[in-house]
Amino acid sequence: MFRKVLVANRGEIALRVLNACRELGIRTVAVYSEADRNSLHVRFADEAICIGPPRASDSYLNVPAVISAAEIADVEAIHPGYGLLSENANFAEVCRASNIKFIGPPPEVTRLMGEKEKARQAMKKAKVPILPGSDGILTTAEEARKWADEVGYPVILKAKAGGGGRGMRIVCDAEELPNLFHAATTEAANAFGNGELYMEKFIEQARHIEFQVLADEHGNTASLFERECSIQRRHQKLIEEAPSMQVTTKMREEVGRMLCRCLRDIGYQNSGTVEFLMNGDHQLFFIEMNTRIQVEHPVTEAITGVDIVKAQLRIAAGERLDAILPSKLEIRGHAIECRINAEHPQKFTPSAGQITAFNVPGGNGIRVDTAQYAEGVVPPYYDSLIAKLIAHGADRAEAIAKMERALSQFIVQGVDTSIPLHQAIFQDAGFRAGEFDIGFMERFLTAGAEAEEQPA
Ligand code: MV4
Repeated sequence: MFRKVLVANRGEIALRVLNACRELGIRTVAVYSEADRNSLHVRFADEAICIGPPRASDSYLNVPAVISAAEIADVEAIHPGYGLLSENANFAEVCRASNIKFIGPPPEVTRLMGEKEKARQAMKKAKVPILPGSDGILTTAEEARKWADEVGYPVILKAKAGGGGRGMRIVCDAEELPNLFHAATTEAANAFGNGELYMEKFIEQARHIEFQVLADEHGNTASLFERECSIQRRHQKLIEEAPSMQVTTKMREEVGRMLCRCLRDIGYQNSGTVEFLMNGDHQLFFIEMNTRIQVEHPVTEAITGVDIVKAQLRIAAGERLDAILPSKLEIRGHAIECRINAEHPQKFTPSAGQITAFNVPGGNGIRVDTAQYAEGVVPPYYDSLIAKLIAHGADRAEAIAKMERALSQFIVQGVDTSIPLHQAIFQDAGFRAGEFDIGFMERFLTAGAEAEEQPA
């Protein structure tokens, strides 16, 4: 096992990784920006190094600053957490060149999955179902039109360098294709420095279901089942749960087997998430693969009992999956996560500032991952996630009851949070019945706004 690891992240995930290192007897090095001097990830690490000014581009995303800190502290490995440098293949290459183990897949695999169209073709080759769409990049609107005629409207244009929803356009007929093609190209070029697009059949009323996978460095692979992530707003997930009510035992086993074979084909290593869309006929289609630890990993930890971050560290240190995982993986109960954001309750704009009161709920079946504390500060420079509240029960109804109880005991003063929004969602009959798709939040918020305008 590693002697010393640097955590190249901040907030709750930095603390999550530091905790896993501590429990494995690994010495830890935190890096921080000038805005995070008083953060818990700095306080709880064995060593901490300031790597620059508040803005992420000047600190957490500054590759030479992070690598210099790693060299000064003499670490053997870097854990990137999620976001920031976690899916940056160039960073993983610099780590390799500097003789520092990047805790994640090899840079070649990260690069492949970052090019969404290449990932799609690689999955097709590995016999993972993909949606009908273009083979390769669309060079002109005319070419897009030919594919759309073949695939059938509606179609969706997606950025090759994309992910997270930017540079995407839904196209309903041939007439609007040229304009939307150019709009998507421009948006992708501005957002990613690459305007290349590909096309897929657009799935209406889809569910977002993702599989958590692990692969060691000896060709062994495992599926840790799925998460349901359809409750999202503007491509930011709000609530995730495991298992999905829509996935049968048979499907789960089939997809798991298929993905294990696929990961070996690709040469995957470490933790990953394979994202699918489920259509109305309960068929799953690959859309993207994320090559990092995900925000929502705790729901999978709750139902499997596997510590995924420890597994990442042990895999990167060369251990074999059979030494890390139980001999038979099984699903125990149901888990739900609410992402608690510091944000304006209607406008959803970030709400930064001084926290004046903070009470974290606990008790049987409740887990809170946070780096916040009473008298902490939410800086304006980073994403608005301040805590993750995870409820684990014997079944979905018990998980919901525990979540509602815990939400009512989660006190945050000084900044606005999404706690009231979560409480409202948990009152919704459709949500409680498990009847929702990726359009749920938009309909929910529109209905809520209309009820405000016209009180009964
Ligand atoms: C889709 C889709 C429907 N059909 N692909 C959104 C983020 C990115 N990871 C993939 N996304 C989607 N891909 C096909 N072929 C629906 C989404 C999608 C979405 C699209 C438009 C507006 C809101 C959305 C919310 C979640 C997912």
